[in-house]
Amino acid sequence: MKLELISFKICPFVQRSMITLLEKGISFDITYIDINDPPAWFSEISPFGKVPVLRTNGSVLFESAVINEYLDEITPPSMHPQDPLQKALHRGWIEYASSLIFAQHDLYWSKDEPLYEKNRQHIGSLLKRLDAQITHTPYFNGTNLSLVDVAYAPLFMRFKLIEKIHPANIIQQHTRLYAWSEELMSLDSVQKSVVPEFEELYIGAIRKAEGYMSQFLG
Ligand SMILES: N[C@@H](CCC(=O)N[C@@H](CS)C(=O)NCC(=O)O)C(=O)O
Repeated sequence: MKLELISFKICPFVQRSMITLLEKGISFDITYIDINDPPAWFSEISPFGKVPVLRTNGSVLFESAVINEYLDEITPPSMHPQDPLQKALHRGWIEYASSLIFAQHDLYWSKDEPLYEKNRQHIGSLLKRLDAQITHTPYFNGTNLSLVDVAYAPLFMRFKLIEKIHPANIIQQHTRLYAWSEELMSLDSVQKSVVPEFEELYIGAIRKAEGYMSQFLG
């Protein structure tokens, strides 16, 4: 079976699938597109016009959470809890990660300072609620890396990168969350889930937006 992941180099949702593929040791091909100027073939195969999509056995899978569950199911042992209630809870927190990813995008792409502040407060309240969920170490649900961990790693990587340039203590003020994010950042699969020029590309995209953050990016 041949797998092909369609990617955009700075997309956090694609990165989730990359981490799962790497964690599971699945072999795959990767095709990069520019999501701002997608090729016609991509628009034809991607139902929402979004990445990631995964081509497999003549089918096209879309939505990162769905792709990750598929990858997980074809390569046991599972990175989901067995217990249906725990599994449902995990799915909820994966969805929560998606909201945070969009909130992070809104924050770093804020047009001006008042909007940045508003978005910072919004993300702060989302993170506070998430922090209260962290009752285990080193990962979300204890000693095993789960699909919840995979869903949050791209978010934490972007916070860490921008914090280096513009310290705003967004994650650091939540002690458990910070410890969890550092743990995830130390994983090989997470480090290898982005292209070598990721930092440059991500910062470049924020700079290009010419919003509030641009002034800190040099
Ligand atoms: N819910 C989707 C979100 C994917 C997503 O928003 N991808 C962005 C790139 S990071 C995209 O393709 N955007 C293109 C568009 O919205 O037209 C998932 O989890 O896969």
